[in-house]
Amino acid sequence: MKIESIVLREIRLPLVHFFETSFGRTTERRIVLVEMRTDGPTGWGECTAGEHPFFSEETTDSAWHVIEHELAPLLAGRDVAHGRDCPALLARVRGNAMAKASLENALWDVEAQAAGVSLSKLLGGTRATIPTGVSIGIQDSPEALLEKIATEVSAGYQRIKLKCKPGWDVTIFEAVREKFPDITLSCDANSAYRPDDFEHIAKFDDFGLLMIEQPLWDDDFYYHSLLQKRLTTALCLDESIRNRRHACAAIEMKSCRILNIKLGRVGGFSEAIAVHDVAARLGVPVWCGGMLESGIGRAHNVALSSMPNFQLPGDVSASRRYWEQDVVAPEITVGANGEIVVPTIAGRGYEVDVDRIEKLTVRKTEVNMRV
Ligand code: OSB
Ligand code: MG
Repeated sequence: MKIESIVLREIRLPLVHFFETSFGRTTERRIVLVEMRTDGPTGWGECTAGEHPFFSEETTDSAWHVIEHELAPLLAGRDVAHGRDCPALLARVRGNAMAKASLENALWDVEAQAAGVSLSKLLGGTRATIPTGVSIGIQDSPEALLEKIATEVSAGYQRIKLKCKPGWDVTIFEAVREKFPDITLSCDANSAYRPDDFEHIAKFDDFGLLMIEQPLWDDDFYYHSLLQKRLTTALCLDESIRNRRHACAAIEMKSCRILNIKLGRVGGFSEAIAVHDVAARLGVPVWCGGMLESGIGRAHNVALSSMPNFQLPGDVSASRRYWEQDVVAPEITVGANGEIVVPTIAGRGYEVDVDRIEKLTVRKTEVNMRV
């Protein structure tokens, strides 16, 4: 596949409901989309960097800069046979995993279309449907949260994840458990706690949580291993796991018993597969995280989640929870059983609505092959 040009667009998409974590509130996404034009099919990728460097150091603007000036020029004009060949071509640029993933994932999309197989199949996916859960942000009041949970539970979602932070944790879990004693519940702190809080976090054990996600520093394994020793509840790492070596270290150190895999955070499908595979070999279940993606990133998450060791419901939920109207058709939907049907048609399985994307575009540039 010869990569003829890479078109970058930034779109603005308002969320139907704000999303608040321990690091702040998002009301509108600024998303960089990659359109990879080749001598064969055209592939699409999404950069999952946030608007601010709060989840990781990347942002919409930093990713735009790095893709335009550093990464896309390494690919434009090249003949690349497989999506898996991409990391080596981009390796001299350090970090910038989300920027890299947007390009690599577009190439996997191209490859799947060219091979006439679904993206799921190309990745080695084995599931026809994937179990899904939701991540519910911090709300203005406990009542508002309980109402949201009721909506998602009746929609069929198989696991409810609550964002938490000091002041929005134990009392919230008490209120939730009082009303929903039997639902599968987890929490995600996005690094809001410190070792002084260990005794407080130990109280989380009373609520029968499936897991506690990333309570401590975003780059830590050691203190998580100390905390895991003091808990009966499984820890799950998100921010700390950026590649296969990190997954090995975290599992070896017993820093967690579950892993969250995000395509952007680990730099694309190749590394996501590597993390998936090593976790499977070491007996650690994984699930697919979310970054408030549009339909393009969401389609990639659906395909990734079809791999065999994605044993737990992911944060891969329906388009309509996020957007008035998505940028793909059909939009991603979740059945009453809380499952998404994995597409079987060639490629990503959801058509990109280019007209709609053009309308949402606030900047656009094209990186062409050198002549
Ligand atoms: O930590 O999982 C996280 C969203 C933005 C940044 C970090 C996280 C999240 C989510 C949202 O939890 C998951 C989703 O896309 O619904
Ligand atoms: Mg998380």
